[in-house]
Amino acid sequence: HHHPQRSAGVVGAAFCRGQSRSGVEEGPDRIRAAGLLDRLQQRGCAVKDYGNLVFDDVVEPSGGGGLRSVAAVGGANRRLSEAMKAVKEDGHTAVMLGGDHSLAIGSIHGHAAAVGQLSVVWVDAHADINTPLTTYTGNFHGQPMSFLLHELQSKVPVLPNFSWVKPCVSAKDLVYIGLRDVDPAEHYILKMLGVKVFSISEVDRLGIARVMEETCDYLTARGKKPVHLSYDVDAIDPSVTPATGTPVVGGLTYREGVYITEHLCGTGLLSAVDLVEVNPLLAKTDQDVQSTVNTAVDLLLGCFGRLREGNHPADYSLPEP
Ligand code: HAR
Ligand code: MN
Ligand code: MN
Ligand code: MN
Repeated sequence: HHHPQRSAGVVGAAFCRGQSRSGVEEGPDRIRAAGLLDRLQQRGCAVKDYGNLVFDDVVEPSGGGGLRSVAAVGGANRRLSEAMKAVKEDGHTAVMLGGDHSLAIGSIHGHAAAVGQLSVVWVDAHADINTPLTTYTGNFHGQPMSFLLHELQSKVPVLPNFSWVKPCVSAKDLVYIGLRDVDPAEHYILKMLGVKVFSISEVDRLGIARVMEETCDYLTARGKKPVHLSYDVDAIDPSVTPATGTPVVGGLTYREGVYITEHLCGTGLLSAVDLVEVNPLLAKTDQDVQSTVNTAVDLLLGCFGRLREGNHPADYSLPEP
């Protein structure tokens, strides 16, 4: 079937303060160095690289209630939200290269500010839906969805540098794929809100093809909205993507991981993609880094129409002898 030609607007968010392990801020440059932009262009995809965002230095308020780098996370996401909004207004499919997953706050917020109601597909070992009051770790990369969901706003306190955040996603427009490390409070929230979850057990039971069919049927049942894919590289098995901060055994295979991107691309609804939690400093060998970064590139190429069966340009014609 036909894949409409898209252009990619790439934003780097070299930010690590939504968690505690340094190195994840090197994600954007490592993913570029692995050839993402060239390989998109070789496929006939127009690319605009908006570069890496420059984040202000912020002074953290004292106290903070056990939350790590509140003001920095709020400030960085505000800047990212404005950047994503601009990329969408320029007409691109937006690509946000992280950085840690706290950046989904700004990425999804800015995307919604430009296009209105969204569907969100969250591919991750983790649900990232703790509130600032349920988090055990204090890390914002475990909380982004709580700031974005309309249904959780009465449970989320106003924090320094977060007053700009307006909830913009409804629980019925969110689907999770790949979950296998969910905190009790997160599990309660998912059940309370009736969020659609294909945990790794459902991937085992149904197979990835049926999971993707059901995901898209579910999301489009109430009308076709632009899709925001938020892809945490730790969704994939750590044997394939070991260079990440919180690896969890028993993840998606490379093939399942890429299939998700091929299928979503094929819907024609993909409007923005986050690729987060690549941490090149957390690998034992250079081969582990390469495997992680190359997988990240392949996931993004899948989002822009690369098919493993092969591709050819629409105007291709065989040379005549
Ligand atoms: N649930 C834990 C927390 O809230 C762990 C979050 C794990 N980190 C991520 N997010 N990589 O997907 O801190
Ligand atoms: Mn995550
Ligand atoms: Mn994760
Ligand atoms: Mn297809």
